[in-house]
Amino acid sequence: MTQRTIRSEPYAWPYNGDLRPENTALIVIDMQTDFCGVGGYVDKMGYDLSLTRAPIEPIKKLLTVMRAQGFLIIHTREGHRTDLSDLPANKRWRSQQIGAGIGDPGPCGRILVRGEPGWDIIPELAPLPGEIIIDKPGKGSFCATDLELILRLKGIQNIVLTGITTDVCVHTTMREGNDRGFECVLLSDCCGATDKGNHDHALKMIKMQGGVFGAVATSAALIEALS
Ligand code: C5J
Repeated sequence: MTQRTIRSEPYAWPYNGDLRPENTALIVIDMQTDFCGVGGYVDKMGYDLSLTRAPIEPIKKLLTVMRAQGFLIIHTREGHRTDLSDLPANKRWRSQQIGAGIGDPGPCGRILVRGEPGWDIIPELAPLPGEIIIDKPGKGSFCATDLELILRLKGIQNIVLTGITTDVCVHTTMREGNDRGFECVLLSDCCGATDKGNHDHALKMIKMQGGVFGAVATSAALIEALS
């Protein structure tokens, strides 16, 4: 086997040097209007959209490279059924406290509800036909979804994590994936949070304990390794 790793912290990822399109998936998490578009959930909460929009261009570039090399590409969308039967009452209540009630009408349709304009993946990062889309009701991409089954059936061992937000859905997914034995790397420039400090601290958490959830790299480091 040709050994291939990328420049990353706190170790060169993946740990065993086995980085191939056949065993590695790119997951693009929740690049939806609700999280990075005008009038969406994050905008309604009053957060700075430039932070959650920052990863759009880096992800676009990475998608071009990884699609061309035949890597498995997976997109996720956070959202709830139209009857809100999968929306916990406390999640709804908390969102109402900050003026962006999940399920309530907003400028982009009902907030975080499947099928509404705000729930769509932004056009810049639209999935190509045949790419896998995981619809999830929670923050983690493994919870109440068939993501793990798909990854196992496809022989995936390594997961490259991108998307928004770094400290919530991306971090939760990384933790879930790590606990299931997947070798995870988060690309710092391909993620964004609603708060810069939270983004930075989320990266720091990963790097503790020799890489407690995996590793952190940049898209440039991954692209360089794939070239
Ligand atoms: C949040 C997400 N922040 N995609 N969702 O509620 O991180």
